[in-house]
Amino acid sequence: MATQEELQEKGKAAVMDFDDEAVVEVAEECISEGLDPVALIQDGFTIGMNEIGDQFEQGTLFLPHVIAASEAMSAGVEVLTPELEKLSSKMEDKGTIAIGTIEGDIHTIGKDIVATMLKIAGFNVIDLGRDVPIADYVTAVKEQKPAIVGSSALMTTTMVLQTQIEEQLKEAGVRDSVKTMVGGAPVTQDWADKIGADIYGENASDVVVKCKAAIE
Ligand code: HCB
Repeated sequence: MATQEELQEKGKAAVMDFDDEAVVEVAEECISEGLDPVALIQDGFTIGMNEIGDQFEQGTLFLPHVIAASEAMSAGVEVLTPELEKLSSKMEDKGTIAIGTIEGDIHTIGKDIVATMLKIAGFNVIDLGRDVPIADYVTAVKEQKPAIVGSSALMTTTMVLQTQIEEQLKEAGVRDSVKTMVGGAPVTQDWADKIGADIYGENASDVVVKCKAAIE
């Protein structure tokens, strides 16, 4: 039987090998052995995905490799999601959070993991999807009245649009009715402070801790 660390290492390697069958096998092994699916995603699959991103940046891998690795990771997350959702069924409703990947950006893996982890923690999550126009965040705040509205930006070019969420919520007169959260690989606490966002989420676990604290 593999230990948690060995399974995470296998998960990371399978993503880096673009091997969706192996990723699915690792996910199934995680469930059958009663190991931690959250750690497998964060400290296994995600580490592999980030290394693929680094190699893409260095020019040693190309876009088809990134696509293949992200498909492999998504196949594993898909196997683990029902298992994760079982953990949430007994939780009380902690409040509503709307979250989406920002305009011009189609990266969804991190946003989806955050949304799943928030559901597990007992939040009612409204998933706004990807490439979400800034106006749609404002509409969601006005109509659905979430306690927190979160945006995900994976590129420096789309991260700057998180400023517009702050501005347009103010213009619509609803900024004080909601807490804003920002996240995504290029986003930092400094950036959140600079644009006036209430919460910076470094990863899915950090998001859950900070959203619970923000709502309490
Ligand atoms: Co993409 N891509 N990509 N990509 N991609 C990045 C983001 C680069 C950094 C790669 C690089 O150059 N090193 C780069 C961006 C450079 C920049 O900043 N300007 C880049 C580029 C350039 C592009 C394209 C433009 C490539 C092209 O077409 N020439 C294109 C974008 C098109 C567009 O969006 N309009 C593109 C496309 C793709 C795909 C489709 C192949 C694929 C996405 C598949 C999908 O999401 N369905 C992809 C991927 C997978 C990546 C990398 C390799 C991994 C991203 C990922 O999924 N990480 C990424 C490199 C990297 O980030 N290191 C690369 C794993 C997840 C779990 O981490 O950081 O997303 P995460 O999420 C964390 C965390 O940030 C936080 O919690 C999550 C869970 O722990 N979090 C939040 C995330 N969102 C949050 C929101 C909150 O409110 C709070 C917390």
